Amino acid sequence: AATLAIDIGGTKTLAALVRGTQILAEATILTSREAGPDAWLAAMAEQTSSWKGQYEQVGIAATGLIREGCWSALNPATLAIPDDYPLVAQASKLFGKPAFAVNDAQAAAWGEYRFGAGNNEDTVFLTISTGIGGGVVVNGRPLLGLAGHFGLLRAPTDGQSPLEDVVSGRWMAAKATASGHPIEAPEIFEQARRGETWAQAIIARSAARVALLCRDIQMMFAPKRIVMGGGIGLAPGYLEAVRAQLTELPHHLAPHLVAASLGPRAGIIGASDLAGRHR
Ligand code: BMX
Repeated sequence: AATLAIDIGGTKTLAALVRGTQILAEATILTSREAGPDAWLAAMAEQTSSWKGQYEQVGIAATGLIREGCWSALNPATLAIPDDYPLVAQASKLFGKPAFAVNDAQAAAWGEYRFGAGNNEDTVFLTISTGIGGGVVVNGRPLLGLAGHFGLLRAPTDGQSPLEDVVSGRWMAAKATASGHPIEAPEIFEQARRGETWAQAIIARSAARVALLCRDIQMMFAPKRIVMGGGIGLAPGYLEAVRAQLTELPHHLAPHLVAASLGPRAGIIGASDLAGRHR
C-alpha cells in the first residue's frame, strides 16, 4: 500500500508516491507564494492525477503550524498561509483518501529518526531553508504542533526578530542584494566557491548563528544527533562551516551534527510513515 506524500515548503513542493522508504514516483511543483492553499492543493492534484488509485492515504509535510488538521503560518515571510486553513479536510476531499498533516521539519525528523541518520536514537532535525525548521524525536515519540519551531526563537536576536529572519535563505539573499549582488541563496554558495569574500562572509555569519542554535538545542534536548537538512543546510560547505564553530566545545556539551541521509526526501518519507500510524 502506498501513500501520496506531499512536502509543501516555502519555495517548492515535492509530491511522491511512497511505500516505506521507496519512492515509486516523484514530482516537484514550484510554490507560487501568493496563490494560497486552494491553488497549491489544486496544482498538486493536477500534477499527481496520473497516480490516482495507486495510494490509500495522503501524508502532508507542510511549512507552518499544523494544529488539529488546520494549517497556519507562524512567519508569513516564510509562507503566507491564512489562519486555520482546514488542510486535512480539504486534502482528503480533493484526493478522495484519508489525509494526515504534520509540520515539514517534524516529518523530516521522524523520517531521519526511523530510516536515516537518526538511527532510531533521540534525534533533533534542523532544516535551514526558506526559514529554519526543527523537529524533535525523543524516547521514540515525535513532538508535534508548535514544538520544535526553532526559526521563531527570539532570544538569540534579543527579541529584535525571529531567528530565521537573520539566518535563512531569505536573509542570505537580502544580504547579497544589500551588498550589490541581487542573487538568491544557491548562487551565493556558487560565488563563495569561486572565492568571493562577500559571499563567504554571508555564509559564515549564517553558520555562526546556527552553531549557537545547535549548542542551545544540545542543552535543551541532549539528542544523540542533530540532523541537518534544507537547501541551505545541505549546501556544500555549510555543515562544515557550522561544525567549525563548535570544535572548541567540551565533548559533553558538543552537538553531534550530521547531514540528513534522506536529503530532500526526509519530509515525504517521514510524513508517509506517520500517516500510516495515525489511521
Ligand atoms: C518557519 C515556519 C516553520 C517551518 C520553517 C521552515 C511558517 C510558514 N513556517 O519557521 O513551520 O518549519 O519556517 O520552513 O511559519 P521551510 O519552508 O523553509 O521548510
